[in-house]
Amino acid sequence: MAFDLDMIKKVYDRYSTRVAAARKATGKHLTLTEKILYAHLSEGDAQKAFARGVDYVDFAPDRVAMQDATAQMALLQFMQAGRPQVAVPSTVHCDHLIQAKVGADADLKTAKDVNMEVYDFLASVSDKYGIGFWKPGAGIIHQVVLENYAFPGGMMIGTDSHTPNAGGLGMIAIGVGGADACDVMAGLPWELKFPKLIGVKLTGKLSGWTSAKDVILKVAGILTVKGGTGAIVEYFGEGARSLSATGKGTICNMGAEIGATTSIFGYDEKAAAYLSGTKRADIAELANAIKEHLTGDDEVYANPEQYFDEVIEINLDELEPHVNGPFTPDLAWPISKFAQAVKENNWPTKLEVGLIGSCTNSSYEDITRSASIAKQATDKHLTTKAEFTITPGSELVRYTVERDGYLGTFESMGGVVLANACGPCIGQWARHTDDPTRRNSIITSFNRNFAKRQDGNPNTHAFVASPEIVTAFVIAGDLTFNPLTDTLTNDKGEQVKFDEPVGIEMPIKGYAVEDAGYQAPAEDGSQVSVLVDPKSSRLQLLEPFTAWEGTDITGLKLLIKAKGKCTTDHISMAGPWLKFRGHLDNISNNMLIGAINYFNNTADSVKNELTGEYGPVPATQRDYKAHGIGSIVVGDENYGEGSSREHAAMEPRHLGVRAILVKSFARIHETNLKKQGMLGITFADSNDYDKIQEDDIFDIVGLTSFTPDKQLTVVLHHKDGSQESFQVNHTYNAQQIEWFKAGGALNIIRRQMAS
Ligand code: MIC
Ligand code: SF4
Repeated sequence: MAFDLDMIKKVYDRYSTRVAAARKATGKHLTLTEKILYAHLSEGDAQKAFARGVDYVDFAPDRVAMQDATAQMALLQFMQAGRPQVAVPSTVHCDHLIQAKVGADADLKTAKDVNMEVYDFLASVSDKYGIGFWKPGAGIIHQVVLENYAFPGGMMIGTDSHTPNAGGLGMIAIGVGGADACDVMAGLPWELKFPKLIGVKLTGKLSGWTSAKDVILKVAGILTVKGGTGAIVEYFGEGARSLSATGKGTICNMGAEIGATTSIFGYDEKAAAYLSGTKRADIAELANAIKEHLTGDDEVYANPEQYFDEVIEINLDELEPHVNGPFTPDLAWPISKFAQAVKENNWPTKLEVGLIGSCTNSSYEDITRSASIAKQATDKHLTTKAEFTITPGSELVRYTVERDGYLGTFESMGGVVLANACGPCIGQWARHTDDPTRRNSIITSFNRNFAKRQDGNPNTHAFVASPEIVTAFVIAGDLTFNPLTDTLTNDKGEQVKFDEPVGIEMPIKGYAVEDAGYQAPAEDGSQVSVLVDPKSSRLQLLEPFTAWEGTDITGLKLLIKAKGKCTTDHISMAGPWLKFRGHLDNISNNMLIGAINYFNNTADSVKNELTGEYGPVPATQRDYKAHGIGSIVVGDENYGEGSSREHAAMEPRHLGVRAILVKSFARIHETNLKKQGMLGITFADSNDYDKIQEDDIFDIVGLTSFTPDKQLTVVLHHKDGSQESFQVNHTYNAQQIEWFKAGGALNIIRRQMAS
């Protein structure tokens, strides 16, 4: 950790000169976000002022974090970059590949067996290149990062969309694809469009049933899954200062669900207390010395409308607990309206399973608040009606809450403690159900609830709420129950009501752990060898993609016109497919199998234009590839929402899809496409989506003069011989156009490193 302290000192040393330069360049008072961004600009860009939402800017992040499911591809790419060591401190976290079945110990043991090849690969690559390795069972990336690596005023990128969790400690932490991580680890600058700024002013103070989770559930309802696109959300105000650091982490974590680039809170006493509580008082001391730079200027917070592109105000005194869902995280219901919504929409009222924990909500405070509800089941003689699982976010939290008796409280009312891992949150859940065709409801304290996400079952209606609300619902077993106002009949036939939850922000006896699960890399990794078995079904070394042929792209077949929501889960499903995250060819067999075909309203059934038959998307595309025919994918709004997994961009690239044409993209996915040398374009007029017919042949015209800000043209050749054309937009800058031409960014890095 001493290494970190030196690094943090260097970062803080830059602050005063950079903030002064930024004031001069912008001529204005500064938000916190601007201060941190300016402090992390690459040298070349350090003196400039930037147009928000317009200019691409180069940054130099302080850290990289990767989780096992995305690290495989990130590191396979890094291995091709030809560097002996990573250029910035980096870590790998083994959390996504552990399946939840019976409980923590047995599940972890099985995971170590089943995933041995992948864990060995990740451990040896980490050892070789100087990357810290967090073993399976150590915890979920974002919780481990918050406890160990996040620091106020820092900047981090992570190969996971919930990387923004570290914003709870005042760090700009941004989710990216593996290729971006590869660049930063190779010592290259990291590029981002200078974000727009959304300010969220929190007044009042939380009380009773309402928790930090409800702030973000409310914000998701206001901004929707697209509303944060291209923006950083900065929280401020007395309400912000009253939230625990981990509560702030929850809010920033789930900010991924509104498409925000990241979210952030300023450094304050709660952050200092959390740093001290997690044995990092030395960082708090350094932060105290520059604390005026680790928050926005007073003038900014006094007149936010003048400094932010959009301002939202939420009064925590009035905020109700919320339940969001089903099927999308932005369908927000205050608890007082939820029962009615369940009835009116005919959602299954019986709750089958409640799940708490995850990277979003498994702090000591979350666990103690939930346990205070769980304990009432025993005290008030209530029999728990639904199944209940608890996923601790890290071994540090797990060990501490076990020591303090809280896991026992859950177990005595029927809860099952799962491994410190993603588990059900990412479909790694062997859910035992008697009838998967039954429409059913579950509720979680996670962040995502897209169809099929947790258990692969389209009939599951998944709702999201705070862990304490989930715990109350589990006991009641009924989604029309309002824990704040309603009574339940207990085993003695009495009517009983829940008392409000009470929690403890940080353990009174301090956090404790026996083995946190960390493995430091070799000092000199040059002798460490990384082996990939050529016959492996789980790992495959990457072959460079081919460069652009230098002409317009013509004669493309339509692979699929996707209808409605097409998230990364639809494009490259997780759950059972996670095991192929290190093997591009094998994982490509899940490409777009969840997307709904506009022409027949069916998933994974598209017309093969060579045979006229309908078949699965991957097989159809493989047939086009075998015949040397390119294809195009057409999609709707916010295409690629959700995960950072670059497989959603690499699979189409690998199988020969040439372009993705949609109404709009989610940020990470759009960048992933560019990085892999794909063409990601948007309809200039979204009504042109309606012109696309099933048997169309597409030309993309204008590529020989492909330049920033200049539209391209799509020509449709309809089956009846007629032709139509329309303009499409793109957001490629000069550098990204080079990636396209080279057939992917990695081809350029490889060239640079070799020269
Ligand atoms: C998720 O929450 O969707 C994941 C699984 O953590 C992903 C990463 C992945 O797909 O591996 C994410 O959020 O980026
Ligand atoms: Fe894991 Fe779920 Fe968090 Fe993603 S959101 S990192 S799958 S716990």
